[in-house]
Amino acid sequence: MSQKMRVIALVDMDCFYCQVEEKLNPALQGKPVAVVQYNLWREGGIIAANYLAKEKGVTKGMWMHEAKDLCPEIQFARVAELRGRADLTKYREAGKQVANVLNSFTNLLERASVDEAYLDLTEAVKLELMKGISNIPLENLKTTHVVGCDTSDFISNIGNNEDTDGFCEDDLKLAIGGIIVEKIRAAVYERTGYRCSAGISHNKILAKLVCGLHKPNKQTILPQNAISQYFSELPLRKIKRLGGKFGKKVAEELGIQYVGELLKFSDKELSKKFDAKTGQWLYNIARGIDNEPVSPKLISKSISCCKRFPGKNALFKHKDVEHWMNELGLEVSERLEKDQEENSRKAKMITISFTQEINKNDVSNSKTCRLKSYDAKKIAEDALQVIIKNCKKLDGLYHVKYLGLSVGNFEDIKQKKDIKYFLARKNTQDMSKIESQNNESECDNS
Ligand code: DCP
Ligand code: CA
Ligand code: CA
Repeated sequence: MSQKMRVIALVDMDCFYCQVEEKLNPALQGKPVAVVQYNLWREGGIIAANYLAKEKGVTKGMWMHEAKDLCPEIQFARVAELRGRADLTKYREAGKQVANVLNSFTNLLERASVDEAYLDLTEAVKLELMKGISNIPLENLKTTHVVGCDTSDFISNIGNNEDTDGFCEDDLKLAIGGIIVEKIRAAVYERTGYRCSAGISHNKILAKLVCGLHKPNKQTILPQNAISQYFSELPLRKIKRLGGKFGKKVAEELGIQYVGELLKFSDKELSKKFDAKTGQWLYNIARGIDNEPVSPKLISKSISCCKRFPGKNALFKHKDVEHWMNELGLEVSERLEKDQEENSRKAKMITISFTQEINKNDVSNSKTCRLKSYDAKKIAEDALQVIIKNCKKLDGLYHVKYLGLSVGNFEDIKQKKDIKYFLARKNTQDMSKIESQNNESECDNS
């Protein structure tokens, strides 16, 4: 078992949008800060609070006046707007900067959101082990916590474990992983000025689970032998995938509240109650097992933008739907052009989504079709046609509460770029020399 144990880390930026705003506006530094997003029908809602504001009880989802009541000296930074919509460009750019730093340590990196990424450090740890480790200095784990014990006890127990002939290799791997993550986080700060926290364990679920236990600017290791105690009091909803409706169903079906209580059920029982795959997953989770790999992904699989029109802001007339489709088309087109430049790829499909209010019910609809062009006008026109075709008109009006565009199914165009480069070179260099070296490429001319 020990041989197969991976070392996985989840790195998550601390109060990310606030850090981005503070870097851009140093006057905010050292003060309680919240980032607010305005909307049409009320004052701004808080979408991020820094740790000085959090200390005073300010949380995401509060309104500005509620935050001010709790923390009168709070500073607000407002999300930029472009064409009447939130413009998240600077946060996306900051996220990319961080991802690039992480990527300089490992290619086995999976970006999970704008401000977090999983890293598979198994090989990096193996390399360190091969160098031969005589001891783990505590000062190399300065910002590290360990679930279930002190970091110093964790280190001294590694070489001194009664159950495993005096030596626990899995814990040693996590400790070395911890040292690597300390270095990675220091590099992120040095190269971007942003602070982050991390969780380190043997799989993605466990790393995610403990990442936030000691925030900000700290990291937490979850060793295998601390799992059962930790899970005995961990509410089911804390596990990724058990946070929503499905988690409630599991709790009700099994009559349990805590992850550890899943241990009472055999894999057969769980598979009977749910389906075989889900049953096995729950059985494994109870034991801290999750085999999902870190699938290398530095860039997102889709580019999306949307706009909500709640309450009396719903769109009724054709010209309003057309106007907002044009705006969304412009944003998607701009981001696609930039993406093509940066990532040498081209999106092939587009999904157009919309929600209508019909007889007081929200009815959502989405259609996916080929993306024929990156031209903003063309994207908007085609999307509008989809809406016209699929929208139910009540009393001749649209009643649209939500519009969204999402493009994906990217195809690499790197190879094509290489061919173009080759052809360009071919024209400027000695033909005979190139022909003799690249005979097979001749047919690419077509
Ligand atoms: N965000 C958002 N709307 C939400 C939640 C988050 O726009 N409902 C944005 C703002 C956050 C960023 O995403 O800064 C990252 O979200 P996190 O949940 O990771 O929260 P923070 O990074 O702000 O804080 P923490 O230090 O707890 O990770
Ligand atoms: Ca975060
Ligand atoms: Ca996050």
